[in-house]
Amino acid sequence: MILKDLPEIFEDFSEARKEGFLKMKDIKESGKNVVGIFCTYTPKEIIMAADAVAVGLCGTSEEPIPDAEKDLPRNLCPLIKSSYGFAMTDKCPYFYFSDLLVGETTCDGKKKMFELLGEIKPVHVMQLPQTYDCSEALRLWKNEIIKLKERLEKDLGVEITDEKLRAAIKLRNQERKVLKEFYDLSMACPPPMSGYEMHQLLYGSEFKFDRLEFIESMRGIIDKIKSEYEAGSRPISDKAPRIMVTGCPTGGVADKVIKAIEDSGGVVVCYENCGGAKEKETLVDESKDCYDALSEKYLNIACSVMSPNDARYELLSELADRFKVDGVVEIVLQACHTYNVEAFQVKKHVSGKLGLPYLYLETDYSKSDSGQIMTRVGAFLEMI
Ligand code: BJ8
Repeated sequence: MILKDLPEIFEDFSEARKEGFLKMKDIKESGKNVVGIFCTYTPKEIIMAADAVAVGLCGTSEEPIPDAEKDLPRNLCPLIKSSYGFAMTDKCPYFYFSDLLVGETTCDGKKKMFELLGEIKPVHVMQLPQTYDCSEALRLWKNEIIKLKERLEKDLGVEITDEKLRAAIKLRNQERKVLKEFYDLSMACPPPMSGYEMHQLLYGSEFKFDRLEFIESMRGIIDKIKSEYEAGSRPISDKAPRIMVTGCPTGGVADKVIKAIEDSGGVVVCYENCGGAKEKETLVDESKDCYDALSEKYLNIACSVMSPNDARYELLSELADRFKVDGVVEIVLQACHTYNVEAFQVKKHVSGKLGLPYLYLETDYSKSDSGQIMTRVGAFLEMI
């Protein structure tokens, strides 16, 4: 039995990025500033407290890559090439409407790409320390957050008061809570939705700009899923192997990889990566000084640019247990060195410590390896 109305709701979220283009025009016309961002490390609360709208500019399409390759090396991560391609060709309305871009010194490709973007638009780059396990790193990051606040105040002509920042922290925490409650629904056996539907909503949620309205609509969606499940709807077979996805962001490869997993009889119950649980599991501590709390929260994101990155293994263990995972699929975007190298330890952790089957997939935004991925995923699921 299929959950009633839910396919339309998930469809609505999958169209959110496109529909957001028009909303963005209205937002600009209402006099609001727009800040383009590229990474989970960006403390969006500061942007919200500046009365501006944060919009994700990470490219998820292969379309602008040939243009990007005129300036960038071909053997670079597709996410970086796609993001830059949209910017240089002025084909992305979100980029077009952005007043300022905020980047971080995460991986080498991204940080050097920001230098090139600086020739097209004003860019503010935050210096991200590459470890979360030291007090100097925390001090540096706090300072970088304060510098971002000052840059936004100067460029956008606004004042970021502690009061506004506290309100933004509270709102973002509410968002995290409601999204966690949503993806935690797939702890149920069988889960109440497919991993592809969950992905549509998680990624589409970034492009719902009225955050209060979004939180409210999420409440409705969660209640609906719960009540239909309680009434006996089971859209997913209880025989489907339960898969956790980890690795690089999957915005540009979901149609290929997530669909391959689910078309082969599995179901994705959990996303550890950015867009999924990586950033949403912990809140900003509302009882602390805003800047201390923000720096602690954001520096502790377990991205592979951190060294060492033990928090990622801890999160993988916790999620594998919580979602009763049967296997882990790691998705690495081509030429992403940090995730690629870290995959060695992730494999050891997953197959050794957790005792779970592990599949490594390296891919890009093209369709050329779809058949090969389908074959490998099919063989992996048969083995579970
Ligand atoms: S916090 S995962 S959003 S850096 S895939 S561009 S790392 S070469 S996207 Fe990321 Fe922030 Fe980390 Fe998340 Fe570089 Fe790798 Fe490409 Fe990446």
